[in-house]
Formats: sequence, structure tokens, C-alpha cells
Amino acid sequence: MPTRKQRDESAVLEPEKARVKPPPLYRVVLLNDDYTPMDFVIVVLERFFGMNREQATIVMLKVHREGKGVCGVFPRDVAATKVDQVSAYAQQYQHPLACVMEEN
Ligand code: TYC
Repeated sequence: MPTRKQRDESAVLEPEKARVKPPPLYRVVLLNDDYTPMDFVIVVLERFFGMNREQATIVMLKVHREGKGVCGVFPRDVAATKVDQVSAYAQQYQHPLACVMEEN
């Protein structure tokens, strides 16, 4: 009769079934306003969302024309950090730029 150790060592381990949902993702969104300079918004998109000037200009103009635009999609803690960083940076320059997160 095999010992428990022998049994465990010869057992084939099936991959565990994923029992948990993948963590929810959040869109980080910029909102339009009448005062924040366009160039400042472009710098924000380059600095905090890794966009090049061309991508950043497209997103900035979408926000300007449509009222809001997505900067990126991230897990909750990353999205919250982006919102905090952008909000602090805008405050530092006294611009009213608003950045929020929305569940995807
Ligand atoms: N509407 C602003 C302007 O005309 C530009 C702007 C774009 C502001 C995007 C905020 O999220 C924003 N200067």
C-alpha cells in the first residue's frame, strides 16, 4: 500500500479552475472646460498617459469637441493614482481640468 507521501508525489495536478472574476477595469476620463489651455492638456496626456504629441492632440481635441474623452483603461488602483496625479498637477497650475474614473 503506498504511503500518503508516495500517493501525493505521483498525483497529476490538474490546473485549478479560476474561481474568481478578473478584476474590474476603469476608464480614466478627461472632462472639457472653458479655461484649461489646450497645450496643457496635451502635456498631461503625454506625461501621465505615455502618449506621443499626435495621439495626445487627437484625444485633447475629442474632449474639447465632445465634452469628454478616454485617456486609458486600468485596474482600479492604477486608475485612481492617475486621477490623483492629473488632479494635483492641474491644481498646481491653477487650471480647472477635471479627471475622473468610470467602471468599464
Ligand atoms: N476647452 C479648452 C479650451 O478651449 C481645452 C480643453 C481640452 C480643456 C480638453 C480641457 O480636458 C480638456 N482651451
